[in-house]
Amino acid sequence: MLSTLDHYPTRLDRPSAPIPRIEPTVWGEPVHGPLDQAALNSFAEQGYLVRPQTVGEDWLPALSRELERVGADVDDADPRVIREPNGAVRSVFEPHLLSDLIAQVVALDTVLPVARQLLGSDVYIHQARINFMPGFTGTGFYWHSDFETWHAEDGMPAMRAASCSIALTDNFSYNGSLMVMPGSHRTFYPCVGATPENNHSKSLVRQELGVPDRAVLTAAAERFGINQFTGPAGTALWFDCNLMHGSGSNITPFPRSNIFLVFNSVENALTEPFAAQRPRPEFLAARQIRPVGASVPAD
Ligand code: 6CS
Ligand code: FE
Repeated sequence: MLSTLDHYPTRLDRPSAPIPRIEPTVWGEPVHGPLDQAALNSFAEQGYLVRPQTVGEDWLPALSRELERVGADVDDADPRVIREPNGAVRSVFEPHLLSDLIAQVVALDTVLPVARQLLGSDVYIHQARINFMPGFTGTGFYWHSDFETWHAEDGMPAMRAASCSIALTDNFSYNGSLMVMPGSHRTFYPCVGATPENNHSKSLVRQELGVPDRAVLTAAAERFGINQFTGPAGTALWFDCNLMHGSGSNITPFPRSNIFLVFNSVENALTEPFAAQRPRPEFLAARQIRPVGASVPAD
């Protein structure tokens, strides 16, 4: 099988210069979905977009109860459950397969059409998770580009994926909300350090590999600045797969629970990992492509 050309070498044995992004950020046009030209331009420029009321208030109580149920019911031995160091549930992967209600969120007309428009094609769920970020004990996520991990460890060839993070509790500036470096998605920062076997068993609790060094992060923060995503429950933050982001820990009493849905274009199916011995498990990176909803009508 022809090996796919690696445009974004990473997990190297020595530092390497940043690489300008090859792909467009936005693949669709205003006519292809609910986002107008101004919104598409903003996403292309900033690498993210805030969409209030993506999940209506009438959904929120049932969805919050469903999140708690999934977190409580999922079997302790299930690898899809990631726990905080103190044992509290930190993340649950594949929640859309564990809950019909969450599966319905994927196909909402405020979600699926936006994903298709941004990616310019039919889409499938590459990864989905609930991040609970519990009050007092929720630990954060260090600065990283998701694409760096998905390219290195899952074999995602191109930057043609987007995350939709739906707040299910109010996201305040002080309870572990997402921080982003606006515009950083147009630069790929190669990282140093080979991927160890089974890296995800650690990286999902504390990511130490596949993160740029402090000099690179300092330069990026000075160049792009840092914005913080805040918003009431029901608000969605859409962000490009390569946007540099992270979150602080949550020492407030207020949990910051989000559903993360990662949409990948059906044209960007995973190949072999570009910088890991073997692919990560299916629940972290779907290799069986199931396009969401009916196919996009031909033009
Ligand atoms: O490794 C991953 O795929 C996950 N890790 C982080 C910190 N963000 C992206 C993704 O959910
Ligand atoms: Fe991430």
